[in-house]
Amino acid sequence: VTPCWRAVPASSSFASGGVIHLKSDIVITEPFLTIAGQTAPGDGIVLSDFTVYVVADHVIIRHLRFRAADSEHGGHAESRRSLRIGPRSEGAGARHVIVDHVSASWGIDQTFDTKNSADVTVQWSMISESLSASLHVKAKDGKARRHGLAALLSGGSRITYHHNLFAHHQGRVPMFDGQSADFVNNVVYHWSAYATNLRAGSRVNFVKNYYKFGPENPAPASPRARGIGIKDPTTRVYLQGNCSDFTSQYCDGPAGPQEDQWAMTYQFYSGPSPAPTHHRSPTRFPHSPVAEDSAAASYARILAPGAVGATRGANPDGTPKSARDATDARVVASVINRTGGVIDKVYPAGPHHPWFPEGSPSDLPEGTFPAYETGSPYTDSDGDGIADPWEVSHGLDPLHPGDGNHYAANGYTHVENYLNELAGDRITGYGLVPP
Ligand SMILES: [Ca+2]
Ligand SMILES: [Ca+2]
Repeated sequence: VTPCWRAVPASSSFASGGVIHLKSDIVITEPFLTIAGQTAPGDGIVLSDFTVYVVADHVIIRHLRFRAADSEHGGHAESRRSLRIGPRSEGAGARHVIVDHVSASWGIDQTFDTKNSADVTVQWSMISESLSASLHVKAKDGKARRHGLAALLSGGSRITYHHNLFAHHQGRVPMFDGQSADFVNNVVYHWSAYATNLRAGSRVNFVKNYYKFGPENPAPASPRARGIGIKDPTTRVYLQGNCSDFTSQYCDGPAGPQEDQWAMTYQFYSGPSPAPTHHRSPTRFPHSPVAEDSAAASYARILAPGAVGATRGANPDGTPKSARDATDARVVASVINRTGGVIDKVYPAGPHHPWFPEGSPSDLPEGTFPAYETGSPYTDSDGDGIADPWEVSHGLDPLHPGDGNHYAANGYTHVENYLNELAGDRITGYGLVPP
């Protein structure tokens, strides 16, 4: 399987499913690009071994899996993220990016970052199982440091995270480092060291999120059980309608009084709790509109069958399709059942740091990197990017390569409608426009 996202402006479709073992980092620099993982047959697409960076504007990524993992053939362990919207190190990031129904896991540095970017939405995605004791060689006080950290969200503004699932990380779930963001309707499950923390200059709205304890969570008496750690005096947060196992009386009923939201905070790393109130913003920071649920309702929606992560709605012939893989299915079940653990390694026989034991019980429950069916390509006789059965069922000409980019009655091109329908979106107002 070969990545094919150089042509621009363009939609990138996949003729085959399966695991793409990258040979180097991928840096997306060309703007106006849609990467449509929902077009892949078989079990869909997985990108592994190296990091995908997006530094281009106007990029849409849907229904893809990013699982870097700890193969000996992969990128440098100290920077092996699975996905980052933003630059590899310093410099400008991306603008106008949508990440939808992505599954990211098994990063060795973090798993899924946004950095120095603006006007970014990350929605209905899974960020799970950052690798803890993996290939790290960082050491502190003579001990190797575990580093199962979910997401470093540094710099940038007008960034929205809504309806995402974070599960099984040590910390940084996520970490805001000088970023202005709207964090809404997310589920944060099972942090073994700490959950969300904020560094200097961050401006973050926490609205209607659900923080749930897991088996190795800090004990309820620990400040770190509270979920949201704040330290720097320049950091401000707005809290509304969140619930957690720490404030569980608000998870199943009406939102509690605004005052009680502050019980979910503490001074990072193990300081007083709740955090000092000078961090508190009385009003919500400017944000993009989001169709909000209550914390409890978003929890139910996110964990519903096939809802979050890389899944698909339909095949080109209209038959329903679900491509949630075994890993995501396991993680979702572990959230519901309050089970699972932070894991160290994906490849049990692969290299490991000598300070960490090989083959620990917390290795990947699947045993090793799962297998994925490649499937058979869908027939696209005219090469316009739309498979024949969809063209026929929607009144297009499967032998006319020009009609895919014509506009339908709902204002989207036929290719866009095709991609959206394969992704499981409900299409309204569709119809052919007479020439
Ligand atoms: Ca076609
Ligand atoms: Ca056609």
